[in-house]
Amino acid sequence: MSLTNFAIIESTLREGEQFANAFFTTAQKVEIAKALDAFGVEFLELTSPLASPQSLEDCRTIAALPRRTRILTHTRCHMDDARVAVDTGVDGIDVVIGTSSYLRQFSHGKDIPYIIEQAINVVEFIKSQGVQVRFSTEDSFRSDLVDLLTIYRAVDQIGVNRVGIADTVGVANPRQVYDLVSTLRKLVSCDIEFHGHNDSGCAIANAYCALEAGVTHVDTTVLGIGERNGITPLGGLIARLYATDRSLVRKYNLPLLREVENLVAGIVGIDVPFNNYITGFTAFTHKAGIHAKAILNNPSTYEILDPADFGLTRYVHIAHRLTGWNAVKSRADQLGLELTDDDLKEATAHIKALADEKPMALEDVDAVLRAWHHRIPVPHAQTALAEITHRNGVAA
Ligand code: HCA
Ligand code: CU
Repeated sequence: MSLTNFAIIESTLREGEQFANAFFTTAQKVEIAKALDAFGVEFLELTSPLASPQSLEDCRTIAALPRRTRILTHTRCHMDDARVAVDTGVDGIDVVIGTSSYLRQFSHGKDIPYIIEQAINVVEFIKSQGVQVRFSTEDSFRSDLVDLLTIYRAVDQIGVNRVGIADTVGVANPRQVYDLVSTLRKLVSCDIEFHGHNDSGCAIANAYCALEAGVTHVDTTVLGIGERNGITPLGGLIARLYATDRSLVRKYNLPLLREVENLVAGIVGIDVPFNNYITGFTAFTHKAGIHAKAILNNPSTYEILDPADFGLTRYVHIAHRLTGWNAVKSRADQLGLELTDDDLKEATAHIKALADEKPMALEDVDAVLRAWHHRIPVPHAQTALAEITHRNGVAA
């Protein structure tokens, strides 16, 4: 496994610009580039300078920023594009050409010998300009395997820096990715990149399997934004790698993840999903009494990620019918209310009964705990329920 030696190619400023809601201004691109640089991704990939006049300017501007991350741009595998791209000052150019029968028939209409000749010309030209070059095939998983391997071998032999496999339509599953990468790993000596779309929900697993099989570079975008429903999300890949071995992702500034995601979410006008990896608002919320008890004793019982490593905190949710007395006790301790175990168990039973009647808030739990602490008789659920209903402005 080459898991210890991988780099992230962060493509929010290329694939991410293909997201339906993305219309980045130059200032926004610069802000995103700086945030990702601070997070520590190894590469940023930018929209082709041929896309529009502003895209060309933006390539130049971002390439000229003081930064640690290396800057790549992305173009068709075509001499006209390569000439413009080498002139922007980027460190590398990612070229791509369609090899599936669909793309060959319905897109560029070229056959395999032509594609190989074109690839060789473009790769040799970019290298001769002292710029790094990656060659990738679009829709790799619906391309003929012999064609693919023939093309990759040809560019490897002329010294391409990296070849890329792209699951352009999100059709591949982890085992297929593992198989293709393993085959390619034996065939070429250059680096290998994986780019995977998420149409069937496999983008993170596919990227992970690609790494297990020997890729050196993985494409991500912040929150996975991209064409259609996007690609491997940066945070999801980080979570997956951390879960395997947290030392794999120590090279990144993990507490910045939430900030980077909030920045991009704000710019493209979306919310961070509630169930997002690491930063979703429920990602470290524990609810069931049995979970809460174990979490309070040792968080690892139900957490594979330590929220503190990401500058986040966990939350034990106690105001509901699934609560347990250990969790309720921890709240009483927080409030400095001394209660015997028997009192706590009684108070917990009362909370559960109330929760059966009405949604509860933490302050309702606190009211019950205070009542028990002061030995205020609360004869039955009805009394406290009346208080809640009153506060919520609903007639009891
Ligand atoms: C696209 C192109 C691409 C390119 C991937 C790559 C894809 O269809 O917009 O260059 O590695 O998914 O094939 O994003
Ligand atoms: Cu893509």
